[in-house]
Amino acid sequence: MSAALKKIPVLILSPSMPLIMEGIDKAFTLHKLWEQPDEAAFLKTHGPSIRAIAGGFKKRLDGKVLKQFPNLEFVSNFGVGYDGVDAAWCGQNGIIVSNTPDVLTDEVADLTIGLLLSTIRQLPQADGFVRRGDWLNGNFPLTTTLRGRKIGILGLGRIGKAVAQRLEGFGVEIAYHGRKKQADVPYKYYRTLVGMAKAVDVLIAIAPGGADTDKLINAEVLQALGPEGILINVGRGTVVDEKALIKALKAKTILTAGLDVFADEPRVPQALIDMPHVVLLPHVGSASHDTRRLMGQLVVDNLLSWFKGKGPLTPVPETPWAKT
Ligand code: NAP
Ligand code: 8YV
Repeated sequence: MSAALKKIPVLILSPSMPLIMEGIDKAFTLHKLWEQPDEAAFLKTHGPSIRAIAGGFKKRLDGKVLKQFPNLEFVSNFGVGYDGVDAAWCGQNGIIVSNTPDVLTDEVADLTIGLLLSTIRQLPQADGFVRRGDWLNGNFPLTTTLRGRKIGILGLGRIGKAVAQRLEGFGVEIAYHGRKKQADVPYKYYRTLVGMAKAVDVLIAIAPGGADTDKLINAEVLQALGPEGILINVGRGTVVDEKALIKALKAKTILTAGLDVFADEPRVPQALIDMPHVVLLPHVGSASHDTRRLMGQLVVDNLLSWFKGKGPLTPVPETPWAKT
């Protein structure tokens, strides 16, 4: 690694994958905020010299936080979702934000199908049934089915399309909702989410978080989904009005839900935990060794590419980069 690169200070705010920390440490001067005896004093002294921040961000990196780093050039976000960073603010202030698209698409799509089938056929509950020895006393109750269901996808992006491709193999009808109709996709487009929810009985949400999608799946949408309706959310917890969801599940306005993401992770509402028929996962969409390794390497590679003057590998749309 070059001596010039090695002088560049890069900050990680909270413990990250060893691959990310080692990769940054090897190439740059790595500062680990959580290891500083006095974080505020560290930020006051070193904030002005920091040129990049990397990792996942539990506390949102908004303008107020980012102002502590007047020489910041780059935020390398671990994850394709970058709702933990105010990318619009970064774009307005000359800071590039990168994320980790594509390398996780298939993994998350696979998990989505797993969660869908687990929820419909009650696989975790059936596993518990065997382990508890309940089978000795009778058969596991019959479940609902995927057969004949219509599926609506909220967010037909990279992952949404990979989910739809997999679903084609299941012989189910597929529709989607997003802000715009897409050319070259064979699925029916709904201009409104409520309109789609009325037409389908499974809603799969794989949309980004942030203000634009906050509580998009509300009481009206859940009501439209109907009493046989199933919600699968693998996008962001904030996209669902959790209070409305709990109410709908309790009132049987919808049948059940499979959730990988929650509004206030890792805290999951007790009301959901208390419902034995819903399936709850701890945000594991991309959580395989192989995929996390690819994501971590992309976090490091974005930094290397940027500081070698080659531009970002995967900048987010709010911070486009054009070679001059
Ligand atoms: P993507 O390619 O950018 O797709 C996002 C989709 O969401 C687009 O089709 C977009 O369509 C739609 N969308 C955006 N804003 C919307 C709005 N206000 N209303 C309706 N639709 C909207 O992203 P991706 O790579 O598929 O990833 C999607 C999201 O999945 C990430 O942002 C992340 O939050 C989540 N994720 C979760 C996990 C997990 O572990 N559970 C893992 C990876 C990703 P339009 O532009 O047409 O609206
Ligand atoms: C990660 C994700 O688990 O990429 C995303 O948007 O939600 C997941 O792949 C997360 O970003 C890192 O904790």
